[in-house]
Amino acid sequence: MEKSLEQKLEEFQQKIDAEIRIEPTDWMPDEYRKTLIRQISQHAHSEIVGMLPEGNWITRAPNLRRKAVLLAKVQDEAGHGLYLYSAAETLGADREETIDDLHSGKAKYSSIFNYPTLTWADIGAVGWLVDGAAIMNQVPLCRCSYGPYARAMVRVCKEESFHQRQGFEIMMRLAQGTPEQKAMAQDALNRWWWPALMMFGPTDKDSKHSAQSMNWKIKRISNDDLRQQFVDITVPQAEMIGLSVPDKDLVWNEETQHYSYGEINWDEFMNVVAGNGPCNKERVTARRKAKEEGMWVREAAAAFAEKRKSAKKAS
Ligand code: FAQ
Repeated sequence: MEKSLEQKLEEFQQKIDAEIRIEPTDWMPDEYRKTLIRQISQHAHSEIVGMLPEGNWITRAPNLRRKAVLLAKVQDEAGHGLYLYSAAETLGADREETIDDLHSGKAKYSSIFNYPTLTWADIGAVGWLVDGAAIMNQVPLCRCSYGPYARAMVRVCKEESFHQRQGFEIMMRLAQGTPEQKAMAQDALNRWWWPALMMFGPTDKDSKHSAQSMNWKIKRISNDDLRQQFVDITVPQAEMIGLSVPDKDLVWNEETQHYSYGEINWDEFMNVVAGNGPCNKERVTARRKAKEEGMWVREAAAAFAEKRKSAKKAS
């Protein structure tokens, strides 16, 4: 006898509660599928758009070693994007449509990539703070209830951890360098600190998807708790290299054993997410242009595949 929807929903939640992974061919509620497609595709777009601010410095890296490392890092981000588009496909998402949504400005990607990388120190700050925040958010996703996403996150986190270290090392070297180099590092920290805190999303009170996503064990730790963990880990790192976090309200709280930090400018966050940040238009235009300019490769590959298929049929 066909199970009722209520029965299916109950069994699904029991699996989740028992920490049994959901796989692509398993039954799942439509909303669970939709939530995952939304989060995974936004995540994929973030990895791909995230290549742009860093790619901007590949030709200007200060030496060959820095250039090779940055090149490898940017290629890793492309790999992460491709894993994630594949993970979204296992849920029935159409890759071309997903990418078209990015190019039309319909799809979201992380707010952080709408800020410009003005100096070499920004590459250090992006690695240290942006990859640092990304790891903080993605390590719990390795325990996400959806199998393909959780497994993709394991490798992604290993690579992000190398990225974070290379960023911190750039900042450390600059902070130990000439007064001008140290000032450049401080300026990058000043500009990237608050946008990095925004990466974790709205406060728990304002996060519309959190309660359901936590219940389905897609998200394991709330936006505010992850943000707090990030502050607690990163502030001592800044102190260690002699840089100061640009927050006059930042103070260690003995009672909670956490740092208390100042108010985030949520108007700025909403404005950037709405498409009006400093680089939103530039980012989407660059991705669109990449697709248009690479179209001949796709067309040639498709024509070649077609030709081989006909040749095989004929033989
Ligand atoms: N930017 O209800 P919530 C990286 C949206 S990867 C833009 O809290 P949720 C690697 C959110 O989508 C960085 N939009 O949503 C790298 C939702 O909008 P919707 C990306 C944001 O999903 C490093 C609405 O606000 N990481 O950095 C942002 O439960 C260096 C309400 O928010 C991931 O994507 C934001 N910051 O929690 C690459 C990780 N925050 O869809 C290159 C996976 C929120 O209703 C270089 N994603 N929104 O229209 C997640 O963990 C979650 O999706 C959150 C948001 C935590 C981002």
